[in-house]
Amino acid sequence: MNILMVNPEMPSTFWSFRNALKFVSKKSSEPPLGLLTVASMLPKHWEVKLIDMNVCVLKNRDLDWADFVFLTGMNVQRKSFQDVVSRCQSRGVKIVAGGPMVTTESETFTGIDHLILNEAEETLPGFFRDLEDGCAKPVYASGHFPELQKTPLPRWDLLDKKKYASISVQYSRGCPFDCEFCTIPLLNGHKPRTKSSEQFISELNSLYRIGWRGPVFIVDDNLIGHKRRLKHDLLPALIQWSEAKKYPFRFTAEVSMNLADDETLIQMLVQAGFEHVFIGVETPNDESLAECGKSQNLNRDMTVSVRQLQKQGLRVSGGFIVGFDHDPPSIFEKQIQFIKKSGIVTAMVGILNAPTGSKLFHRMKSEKRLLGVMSGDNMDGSTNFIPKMHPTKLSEGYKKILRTIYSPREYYERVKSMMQDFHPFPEMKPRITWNDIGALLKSMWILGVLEKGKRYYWKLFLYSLFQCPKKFPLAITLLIYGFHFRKIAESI
Ligand code: B12
Ligand code: SF4
Repeated sequence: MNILMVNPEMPSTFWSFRNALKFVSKKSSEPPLGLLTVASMLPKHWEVKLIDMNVCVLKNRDLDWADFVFLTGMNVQRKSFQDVVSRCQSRGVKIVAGGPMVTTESETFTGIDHLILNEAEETLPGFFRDLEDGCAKPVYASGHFPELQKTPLPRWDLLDKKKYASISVQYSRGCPFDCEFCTIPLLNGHKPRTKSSEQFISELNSLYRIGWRGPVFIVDDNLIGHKRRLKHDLLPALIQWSEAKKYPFRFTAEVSMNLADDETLIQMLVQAGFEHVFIGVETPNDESLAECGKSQNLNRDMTVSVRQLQKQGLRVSGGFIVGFDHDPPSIFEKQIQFIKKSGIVTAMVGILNAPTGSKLFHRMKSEKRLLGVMSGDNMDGSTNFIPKMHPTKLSEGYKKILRTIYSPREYYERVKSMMQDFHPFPEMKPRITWNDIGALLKSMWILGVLEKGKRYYWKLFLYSLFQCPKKFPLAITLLIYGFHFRKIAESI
């Protein structure tokens, strides 16, 4: 069998980092870990090729080579996903599709030969059995969440790793919280399932062996979902590994705000090589937090929590949402002030949407406010339900937040304030590559000469170079991200 694994194209959004990737001569921020994992589950004698449409073109000759196209996707990739389906159909190539979009919206995908829903560890073996017996069914689904010990090592050999800015790995799936707008409880369950520390370290070793150095994104829904196992099993092993290897990887992970309450855990993460966390902050408005069930963010001064994390060595990026039923008209100004005060540089602000299958989706349906499926691009200013606030007010307020927080002055002030707060772990020396030097030169030309806001570029450039030289590479990285965010904000 010839199997072509295809990851559809992502549109240019805040998350794509497309305008920033050019500076470091990379094509995409992360590889499609789901497909690489599924590739390892295929019979060993099958031929496998990967086309990630974010780094290369899908040619008709690739489709003609394939007996099956294995297609993945999240909702933000919908358009490209559907284009691939049409191309396969017109060339008579059979499609096997899986991943979060088809799992949550399976009824809407007609004409696909085989839908392998949920986690492939659970559903793919049944498909292989039936395929061999000549009776493969159109849909394979399961309500059971498999243990991650079953998950094989991803097929890194299929990747052209030079094209990616970061590599993804996974330690756990599932999250103990239950936010109303989130589909993770549905997709991966409430009980976090983890790999063993040996299994996870052997994945890191495999990455180390293929020569990867630098950023590694641990894509868990919530890395601290199973705190006890993290503290007593994974982190002691990871600290040892990182120390022995002299910190080859700089880890990023998604965590919940309650990390700020556990100083030991923060210190262990930093010692293990974590330098960046993404947190769903969502909103400074308590009524809206209560509305969406974000209990871990309630009853605390979140600006203090964020600053504590940054002081101890974890730089914080945050997700923010407007459009909750309880949002007052002042929410836009409140969000702007909160983002400023917290010192969160990378603030991803979106309008609330109801992903298919989430609790919010069902509530909106029962309240007859649902308009359709969400676009998946949380920066396009759209929503898939009728908000309580007047839609024009919501959309104007949203744009005002983006225009303000990514204006050169506000952005550079936030970077400076974060640089003052942030105390990176001294053992983690910045690794400077030729790509970084290239990025520095490009930034001096593009941001320091061609673009608007050059005054703030040079102010921060000189400030970080002379006041905190160890953080100079970080300052340049954030300046480049700022350029990307501004371009996206301007396009909305
Ligand atoms: C890493 C990640 C990203 C990365 C993407 C990197 C990449 N190139 O893939 C980044 C940070 C860019 C990202 C962004 C977004 N993401 Co995201 N992301 C994730 C995350 C945390 C991990 C994905 C992953 O690698 N998982 C590990 C692998 C092993 O699991 P997997 O991909 O699910 O694959 C398994 C199965 O699904 C299945 N499978 C997958 N593909 C296939 C294909 C075949 C043929 C088969 C048989 C099986 C199969 O088998 C695998 C093994 O079990 C998931 C949450 C999650 N836990 O999955 C959200 C998730 C995929 N993201 C989601 C969303 C909504 C987004 C955003 C739209 C968020 C936003 N609102 O802005 C943005 C959009 C990006 C953009 N450009 O605009 C949703 C998708 C919802 C949906 N129904 O499609 C998820 C599920 C999170 C959630 N809250 O629900 N994301
Ligand atoms: S904490 Fe994050 S992953 Fe967990 S349910 Fe809430 S939004 Fe989803």
